[in-house]
Amino acid sequence: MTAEINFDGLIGPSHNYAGLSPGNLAATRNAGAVAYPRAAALQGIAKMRANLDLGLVQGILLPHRRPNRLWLGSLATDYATAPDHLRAQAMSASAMWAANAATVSPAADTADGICHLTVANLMTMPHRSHESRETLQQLIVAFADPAFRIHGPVPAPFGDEGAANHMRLCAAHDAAGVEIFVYGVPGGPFPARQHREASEAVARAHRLDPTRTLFVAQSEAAIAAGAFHNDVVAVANERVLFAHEQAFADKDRFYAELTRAMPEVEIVEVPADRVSLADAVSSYLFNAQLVTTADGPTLVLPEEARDNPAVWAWLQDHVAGNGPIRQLKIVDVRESMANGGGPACLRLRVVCDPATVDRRFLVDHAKLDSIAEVVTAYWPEHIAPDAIGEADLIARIERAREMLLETLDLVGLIDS
Ligand code: SUG
Repeated sequence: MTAEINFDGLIGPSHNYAGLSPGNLAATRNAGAVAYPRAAALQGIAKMRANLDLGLVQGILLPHRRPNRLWLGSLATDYATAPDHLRAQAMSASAMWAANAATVSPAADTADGICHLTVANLMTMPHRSHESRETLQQLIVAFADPAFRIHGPVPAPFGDEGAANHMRLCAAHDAAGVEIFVYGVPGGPFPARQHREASEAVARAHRLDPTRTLFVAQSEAAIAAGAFHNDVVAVANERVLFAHEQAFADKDRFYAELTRAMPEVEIVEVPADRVSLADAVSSYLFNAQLVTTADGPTLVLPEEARDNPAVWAWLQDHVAGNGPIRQLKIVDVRESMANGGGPACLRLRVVCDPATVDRRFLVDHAKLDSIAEVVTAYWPEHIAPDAIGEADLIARIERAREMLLETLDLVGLIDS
């Protein structure tokens, strides 16, 4: 049985607002605000429960060890003496945004019939550049079955942000799809994090069919408006591509190539005169999970999308007009949203037979109950910006993660 599994990054105990991502407008705006890691993680768990209730298979990826002492050591420093910016970078809980963990090509798309995963190098942002090591360790454990092949990150200087800049369209999840790699062209006010060279390397490693693989440039306007990842302005699932009118540099060419590769594609484009790029970015309309359910294509949206009148009006009209998206589901992920991460950022999609995944990385309601217990007991209630160096807080964060690993029977497996 092949299914699309959403692996959500469990929001870690060090979740805080350090303003580490220039070009990510929400994160920059909230720099220095008080963060609530416990509430954040419980919001993420509630979103996973909502996915389960939609009939979806749900997985998790774990918070990384923070502070990352190994990384600080490689910079010839340690947490006690490192300058403030390195401390903040070593402490970031940014691995929660699992869409940036890896790029995934399901077995149906690859020449060897194996599901390929390439860990993202996330090299553009220092606080994210040290995620790849532990992500690789986790993926090796979660996907140890011969049905998978895990690739290490593409080397620098080619920036790779994983599934956030990758879309897949297909007649059904287990059918051969068209894979679309969306890269940024540098030169605008904010960094273009995904480099075309990296996308091409991933496509080669995954042994994709060149006639069913597209490389598409993000529009400069989208990056300048704060769409630091393509998944802030577009999302795809099965036959449906849902995108903002200004998401791509040359959309006519892209849509023509896509329709040639997959004539049955349904392109749902939101015009800029209904929803501006600014509204798309602040509401995260497109950072929704577009999922297949018994009730048809369903969009799992953040509350911020309902709060924006232009966005909500467009969504209501679409559903009432019998557009391809049939159902809207709202989730509260405000703590993550305030750092520029919506429902889609929090999950990595893997199409495979769930029986081939290490069970410890799959969840049901009962397992989420146990995880929520650990979160409630051990995650800090809040982290104020000036608490980042406090020894008590660090001890608490490290203990919280240990307790989680113990609960999930993963002690020792993903630490080195
Ligand atoms: O890389 N925010 C993340 C948000 C990632 C969203 N992911 C996707 N769109 N798929 C980022 O910019 C903020 C961390 C801070 O400032 O403390 C941050 O890293």
